[in-house]
Amino acid sequence: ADNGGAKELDVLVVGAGFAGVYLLDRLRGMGMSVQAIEAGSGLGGVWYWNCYPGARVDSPGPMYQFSREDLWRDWKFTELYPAWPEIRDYFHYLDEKLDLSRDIRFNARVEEAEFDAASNRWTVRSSDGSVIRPRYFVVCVGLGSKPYTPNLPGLSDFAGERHHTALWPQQGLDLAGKRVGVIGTGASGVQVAQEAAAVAAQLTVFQRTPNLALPMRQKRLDDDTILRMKKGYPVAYEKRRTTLGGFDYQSLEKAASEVSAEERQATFERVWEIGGFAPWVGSFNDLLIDEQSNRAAYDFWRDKTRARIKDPAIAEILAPTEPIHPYGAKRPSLEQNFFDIFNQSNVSLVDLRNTPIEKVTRSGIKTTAGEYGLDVLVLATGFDAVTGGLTSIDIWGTDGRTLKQKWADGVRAHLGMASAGYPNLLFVYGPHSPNAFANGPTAAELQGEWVAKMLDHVRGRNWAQFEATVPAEEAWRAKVFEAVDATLIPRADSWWVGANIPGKRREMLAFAGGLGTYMAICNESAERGYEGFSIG
Ligand code: NA7
Repeated sequence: ADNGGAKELDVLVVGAGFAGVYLLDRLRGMGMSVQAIEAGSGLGGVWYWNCYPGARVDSPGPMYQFSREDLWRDWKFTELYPAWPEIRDYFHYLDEKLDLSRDIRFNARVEEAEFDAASNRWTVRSSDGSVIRPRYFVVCVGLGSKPYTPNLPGLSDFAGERHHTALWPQQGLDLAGKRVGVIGTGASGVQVAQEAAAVAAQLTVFQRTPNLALPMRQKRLDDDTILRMKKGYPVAYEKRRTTLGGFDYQSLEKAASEVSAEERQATFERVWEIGGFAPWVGSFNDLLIDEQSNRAAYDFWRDKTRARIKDPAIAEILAPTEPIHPYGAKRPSLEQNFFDIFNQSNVSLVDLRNTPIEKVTRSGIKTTAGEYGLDVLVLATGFDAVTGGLTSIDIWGTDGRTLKQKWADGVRAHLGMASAGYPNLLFVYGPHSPNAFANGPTAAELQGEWVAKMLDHVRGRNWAQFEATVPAEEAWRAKVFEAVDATLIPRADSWWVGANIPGKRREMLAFAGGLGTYMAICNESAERGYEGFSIG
């Protein structure tokens, strides 16, 4: 329906990554009028934007897809940890199977949204000039949609090519034979450095904090292997709904503090051989709680890592004798040959803790140790994570404040999905949900199911107004803090606590109690008639 040029819909979904795609398909299937709006020109969310060389997912492919049998039956990833082109192919496959694109407006970034109490609708304006008036506004912009570029002096003077990993040119950029500098050693920095080391004339990695990266143990998957793995999918997909991180495994039911030194070492070795996140979330259950256990895990990681690095001075920068933060209290990434590249003659490492950046010049980077000439500067400097995607849209609530203004005093997001004063607004994969700790597709499906059921409920009540209550969101905020207080997580300066962005309020941004527990709480609220929300 049209109303003064504005299109009216039941539901407007923002974003066409896993969460947005799930909801578009699901709500359409329930007979609602729904459209998605997407800033990129293709599907995939982070996999649309993060197309830098080496970008790949740190979850195993079998887990990094939807659990619907009609979707997994005909799909295969050819690597255990697929790279971005294959994940994009998966989204194209979803598009063919589910006919998604016909209801997606691409190349349009949502800029402003305002709730109109009289009509009980949102008015949503986008960069392409479109105005949409949905009854319900569901934001699925993920936790890494606002790239962060540090304000380095002289950055704009740099005369070479300069790209943030999350804004990489879609047509690609050849690093072969170039002098490449990478600032940042998070997941993106590690991945792009591995790739650049193989082709660049010279690679310089600028590290501020060591990444306690774990062995990926990448594998190519042939058809027989995939067939065999698929036999286990139904059980694995059931299991992943209940675990801490949305994977088909969990931590052991044992603490490192309660076993002998021999058993501890043997277990560390065993999970190390499994690789992936197993040495982190598939290991002893007290690693993020008990300081001594954590230190033992750190020492194990450090010794394994240092054994691969020839120069002891480089080893001390990458894997210091004394940890800078507790093991796993900041997200480790998965690496393939990251620690080995520093043995190559074309790769060097700059320790920004000892020799900070003074400025970027026309021709490179000047630190207190000297100047490094560069043709390409890669900013692998991360995101205004978890909240940045939502707060960069001007979302006006009933009391005349934007969500950004409201959250300046700290995030209030009941069950990580709704905020008081913003009726009929839901966000999936957002702050105070467990999604920063969870496998993306699992979280997108589980939260998506909950949102779909809730929208069906309000539709049955003539699209009643739905809003989180203030006491409920305050109680949830307390629960988010309580879940993490007992852990070592707050001791690291991570994006989980907003510490990566200068001036950002430091507080826990995600629920650390686990995805399974979280969904049980959400479902209990629904069963009690959406306790914690007012409907009317
Ligand atoms: P991350 O994990 O936030 O990593 C950003 C990196 O950039 C990290 O090593 C930062 O060092 C570094 N950084 C940020 N600002 C600066 C400045 N000013 N100077 C030097 N170094 C800086 O982002 P990623 O893109 O790698 O990964 C994000 C998530 O995507 C990842 O966790 C997965 O979930 C997928 P710091 O550690 O802050 O000292």
